[in-house]
Amino acid sequence: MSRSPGRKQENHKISRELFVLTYGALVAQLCKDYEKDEDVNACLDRMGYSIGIRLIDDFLARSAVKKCRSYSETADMIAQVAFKMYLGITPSVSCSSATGNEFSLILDKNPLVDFVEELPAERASLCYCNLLCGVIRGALEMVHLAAEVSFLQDRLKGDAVTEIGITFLRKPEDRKHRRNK
Ligand code: MYR
Repeated sequence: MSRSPGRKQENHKISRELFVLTYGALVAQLCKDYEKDEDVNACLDRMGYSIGIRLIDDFLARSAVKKCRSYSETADMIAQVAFKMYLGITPSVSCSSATGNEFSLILDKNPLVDFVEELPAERASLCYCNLLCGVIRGALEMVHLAAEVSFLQDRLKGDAVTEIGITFLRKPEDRKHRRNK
């Protein structure tokens, strides 16, 4: 029995919504478990890191991308290929340092907050989507690109945009890729 494309799209939407709702439940549970926002943020980052170090294999296999020649290419790949693949969005990328190792991903849309209006007043320091930072950090580490990743701005906190900052920790001229592809 063949399935109509419309049905497939509908199922895709349902599983995306289920994922987003499940993520919300995870954050809500962590907020019950930890009093301090900083502890929730750290826990989300750790969980994301565990996902990222596994996700990279799936990403490299499915995307069949070649190794990047610069940090700029890597940042573009994260935004245009990885975010598109896993979240269905394409953040814009800008380089935010003269040294060429700091980048910003600007998210116009963020599916993870589809069902979130705003953060409760007592959770003002919560980085609701901090899991994403851990995912990016973990995935990059697996291709030997040490990086710091954090939210620099967040619409949920009243900022004009949502911005993820990625700082590659080695100097551009010192970056050595080990992945032979
Ligand atoms: C290379 O030069 O070896 C390729 C580097 C690819 C890095 C890809 C990192 C993927 C990050 C996944 C983020 C997913 C967020 C939803």
